[in-house]
Amino acid sequence: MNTLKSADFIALENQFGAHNYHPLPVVLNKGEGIFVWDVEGNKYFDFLSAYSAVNQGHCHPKIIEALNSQSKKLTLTSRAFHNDQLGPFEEYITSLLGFDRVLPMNTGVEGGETAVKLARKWGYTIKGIPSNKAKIIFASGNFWGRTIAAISTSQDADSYSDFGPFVPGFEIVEYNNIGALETAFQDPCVAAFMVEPIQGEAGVIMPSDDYLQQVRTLCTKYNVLWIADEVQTGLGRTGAMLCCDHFQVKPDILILGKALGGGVFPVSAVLSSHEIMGVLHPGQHGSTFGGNPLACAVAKASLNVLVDELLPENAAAMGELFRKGLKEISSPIVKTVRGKGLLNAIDITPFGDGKTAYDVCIALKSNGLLAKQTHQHTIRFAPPLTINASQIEEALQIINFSITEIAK
Ligand code: IF1
Repeated sequence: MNTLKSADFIALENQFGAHNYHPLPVVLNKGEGIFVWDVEGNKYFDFLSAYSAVNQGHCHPKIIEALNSQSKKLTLTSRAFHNDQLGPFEEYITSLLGFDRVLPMNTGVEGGETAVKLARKWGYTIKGIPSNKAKIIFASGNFWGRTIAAISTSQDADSYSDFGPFVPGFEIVEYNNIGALETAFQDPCVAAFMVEPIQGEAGVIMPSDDYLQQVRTLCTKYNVLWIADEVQTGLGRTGAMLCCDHFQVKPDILILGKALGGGVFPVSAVLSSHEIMGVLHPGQHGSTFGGNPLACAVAKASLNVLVDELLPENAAAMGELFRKGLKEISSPIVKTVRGKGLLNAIDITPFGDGKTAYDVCIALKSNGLLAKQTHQHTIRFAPPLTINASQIEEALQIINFSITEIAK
């Protein structure tokens, strides 16, 4: 019987782990569906879903079954040899999402790095950009991971400070500013534009309704590849299989991660066309674990669950219900409510003696709901997409009660 308490586990992390996070003071040891439990047995609504990596709910039985079954057969071969899971997974995901080819990786940022390499190589070998002159444009407020390339495009000092020098050939254009984007595209050396359809880490920042259609039009007009980073917005999170689907647009390169692994295994993928994927030849890109049989079996089950349980559709309906309830919270500290599907956020006006969104998260935790602030004043609410209407109502009661109590 485990006798360690939350404080003991936290002390172990403080003593032996790097301090590269500041987690909420909760130690979890069980997850099931939309709920998690701490080591004292307290139950919580999970309203973070591991930053949208647990869209299918914690320990989904069909995904666990796929993990267990494959783990007893074959887990890792490297890509030096074929395996019997990769081809079927590649066929399934490309036909499901409407792309010609897929390149499997492991983490979201590896997906971003893969997309950047593809775009640069396409720029040199297809568009005819002079060697080593390719430029890739990123949107202000972007977040696509923690590698040196990813932080080279960051405007968040915590992400980039003291990690230079940075990768050249990257430029920033204001998010949701189509004029600025067209100006940047006048440079014939621009190979691609990478953008999240809705910016997650920036605080669930939504573009104008016509922004993504205009991005699509401009990228086509100027022969610039559009890379959509749907690592966080993809796979049902915003109430459609892909966030791009809301706007009836298709990127040239799509990056997926997080929930592709069903909350049980790191799986990411880059999807594109024959022409763009065709710039890569054997030996020019890869990964020890990319496309391993276990990842492919889990990813196929993860996608199946999204489709079979109509999770994008549920996210759309439950998101409407959730935002309606958030907007009914009459509190002087709730400034704005925004989101799409089950990717939502509220901005908290500083209150009391300098209390912020973090303090609201602590209050939410004490009332049985886990959420995390992004930056100082925004709380992101992102439960698993399996949540139902009565659970949404119960969560809204907790949020309303917590905000009302703490703001007194
Ligand atoms: C952390 C943030 C979220 C992402 C998008 C690529 C990646 C991410 C749109 C890279 C990853 C994670 C990283 C994690 C916390 C979380 C996060 F707060 F950092 F920014 F979700 F908003 N594109 N986001 O959101 O994927 O390599 O991590 O698999 O680093 O603290 P990854």
